[in-house]
Amino acid sequence: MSLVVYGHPFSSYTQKVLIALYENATPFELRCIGPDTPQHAAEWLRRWPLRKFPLLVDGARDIAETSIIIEYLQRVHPGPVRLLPEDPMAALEVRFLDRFFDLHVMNAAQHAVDGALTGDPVKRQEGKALAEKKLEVAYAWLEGQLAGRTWAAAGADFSLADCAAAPALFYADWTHRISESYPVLRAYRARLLARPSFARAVDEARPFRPLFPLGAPDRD
Ligand SMILES: N[C@@H](CCC(=O)N[C@@H](CS)C(=O)NCC(=O)O)C(=O)O
Repeated sequence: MSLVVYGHPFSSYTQKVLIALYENATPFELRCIGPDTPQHAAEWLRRWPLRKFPLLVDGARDIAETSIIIEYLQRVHPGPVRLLPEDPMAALEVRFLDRFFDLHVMNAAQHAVDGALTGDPVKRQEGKALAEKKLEVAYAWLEGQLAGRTWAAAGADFSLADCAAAPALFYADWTHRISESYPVLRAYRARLLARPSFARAVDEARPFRPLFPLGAPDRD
């Protein structure tokens, strides 16, 4: 039985897992959680009542949390692209950067999105201000961290950390532009956008851009 992913093409965390699947050309079926397919949402919530997606289903197994999903894929459905290095210390750095992009970039941008979704102009402004403050700190740290690197982790090839970074920096930049004072970070985001696995995820999500609560900019 093939792998099933419950998620949505425009969702950043779904994209993180799609990148891993595309990197290794792993076959799977995407069951989109949206208004046209209520049966998918019902099945997803039956399996994972914590209401977070994506969720990976592999036969009788339900696997939640994107970092765990990607590590699971590597262990159980490995392909030519190894997304966690074999060396434990190198793997630790990859896991750390994965956490950094989820917690300090993606979740920081989410404050602005959540504020906008309330429909309350004051909350919208507060959410935007908080996101901007947090993202500036994250951008400045990444600018130093990524200097001299092609991919996020030192000496590592494309990894789990880059799977997390791609959608996080994609939407963070839409929320609070990465300014020209961060050339290293801007170049890294451009490299991620050029990576075929992420380029495919971005293209598949294009029809949903009007859904972006802050208004999608006319780029990327
Ligand atoms: N830590 C989770 C985060 C997943 C997450 O927040 N997914 C979003 C979609 S991008 C979601 O489920 N949002 C629905 C909600 O929070 O109600 C992971 O890595 O899987």
